[in-house]
Amino acid sequence: MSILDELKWRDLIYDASDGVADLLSRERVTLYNGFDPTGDSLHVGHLVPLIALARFQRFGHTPIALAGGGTGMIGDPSGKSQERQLLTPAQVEANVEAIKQQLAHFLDFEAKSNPARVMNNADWLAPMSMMSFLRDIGKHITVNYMLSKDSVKSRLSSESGISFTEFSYMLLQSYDFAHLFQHHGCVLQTGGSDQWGNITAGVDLIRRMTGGKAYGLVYPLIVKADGTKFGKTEGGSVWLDAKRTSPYRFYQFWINTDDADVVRYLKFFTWLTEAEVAELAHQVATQPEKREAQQRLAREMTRMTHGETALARAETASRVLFGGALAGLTASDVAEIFEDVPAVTLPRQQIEGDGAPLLDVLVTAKLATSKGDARRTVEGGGVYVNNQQVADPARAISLNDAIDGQFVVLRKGRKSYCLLRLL
Ligand code: 629
Repeated sequence: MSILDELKWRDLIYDASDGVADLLSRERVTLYNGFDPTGDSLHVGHLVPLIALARFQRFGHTPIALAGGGTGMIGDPSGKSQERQLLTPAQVEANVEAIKQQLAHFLDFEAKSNPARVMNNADWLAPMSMMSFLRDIGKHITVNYMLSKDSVKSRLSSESGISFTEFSYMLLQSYDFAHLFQHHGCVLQTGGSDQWGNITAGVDLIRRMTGGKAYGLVYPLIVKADGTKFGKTEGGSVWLDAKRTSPYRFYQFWINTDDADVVRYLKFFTWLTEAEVAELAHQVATQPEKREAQQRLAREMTRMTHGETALARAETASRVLFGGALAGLTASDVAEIFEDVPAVTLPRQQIEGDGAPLLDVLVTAKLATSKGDARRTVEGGGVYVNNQQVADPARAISLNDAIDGQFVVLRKGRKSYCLLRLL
C-alpha cells in the first residue's frame, strides 16, 4: 500500500496533479504544507494537513512544515471575501514561534532516513529585493493568469475589491515552492482545497523558472453534515493551545461530534486502521446511543494533541459531569469542569466547625425553593454532595466537604448542579 492508497480510503484526496500516483509509488519524496501565522495557535482546522504530513512521513516521505513568517506579513486572499487586517511584524514573529512548536509536535525529527523539518519562509522572502521579485518571479507569470484564479476572481466582482498586496500573495507562495524545489528537492505541495490555486501557480512557476516538474495534492475542506462550520463552538474556535482551549474542552468538542460526521472524522484525523473504522461505523449504525465512535475519536485526538495525562484528566472530568466520583480532582480541575454550571459564593466562616445545615445551603444554591422543598428532595434521594447521594436531611455542609478547601459540588437530580465557591 502506498500513501496514496492510504489517503484514498480516508477520503482525503480532493484533487491532485496528474502523475502524483506514479510519483508516490515510484519514489520517496520531499513534500511541504504551509501554515500562515495569523494567530498564536493553530486550531482544529489545521489538523487534516498537519496530520497528513505525518502520514506521508510514516510512508517514508520527508515532510516540511512551513511557517509563513513572510507570507503572514501579506495575507492569503484564498477563500476570504474581505481584505485582511495586516498584523504587525512583531505579532507575526511571535505567532511564528508559537505555531512552529505546535507543528513540530506532530512530526518526527529523529527518523533516520526522513526526518521532518520546520522552516520559516521569512528566511528567503524577507531578504529578497523588490527588483529581483519583479524580474525573477513576476516576469514568469501573467496578470491574465493571476486574474483567472478563484481567490482573485471572486474579489474582483466584490465591492471591497482586492489590494495589490493580497493580489501578489500567490507569487510569494509560488516562489516558496520554487525555492523548496530548488534547494530542498521538494516536489510536492499539499494543502486544503482552498490552496489549489496557489499550489498550481507554484507548479507553473517551477516549470517556467527551472523546466522542472512539481506536483500538488489537496485535501477536502471539512463540512459538517448539518451545514454549520467545522471547528467552532459557542466559545469560538477550537485551538490546539491548551491555554486557549483546555484539553477538557478539546475532548468535549470531539465527543459532541454528530453521528453523521463521526466516521468521516475518524478517517480524516485518527490513526485507526480501515478495519477499526469499519467496526466503529457498525457501532454508529447499530448502537448510536453508546457513542463509542465519538468516545474513540475524542480519546485519539486528545491524546495526540495533549498527551496521555491530559487525556486521563479530560476523561475524569467528563465522568464527573455525568455523576462520577470527584476523588483525586484538584480545585482547578473542579473550577474548569463546572465552569458553565451556576455557582454561588459562600464565606468560608459559614461552614467552619460543625458547618451549615444542608437544607439551608440548598436554598441558597437555588436548588430548592424552601427548606421544606429541600427536605423532600433529600428524602426522595435527589440530593448529592460532591456527587455522593445524601440520605440524612439533618446533614451539614462543612469544610470536610470542600475540595482543596475551595469548592463543594451540589447536585439535584441527574443534572442540576450548583458550585459552591468558598471565599
Ligand atoms: C506559504 C504559506 C506557502 C504555502 C502555504 C502557505 C499558507 C497558505 C494558507 N493556509 C491556511 C492557513 O495558513 O493560507 N497560503 O491558515 C490553511 N493551512 C492549512 C490548509 C488550509 C489552509 O494552514 O492548507 O486549507 C486549511 O485546511 O486554509 O508556501
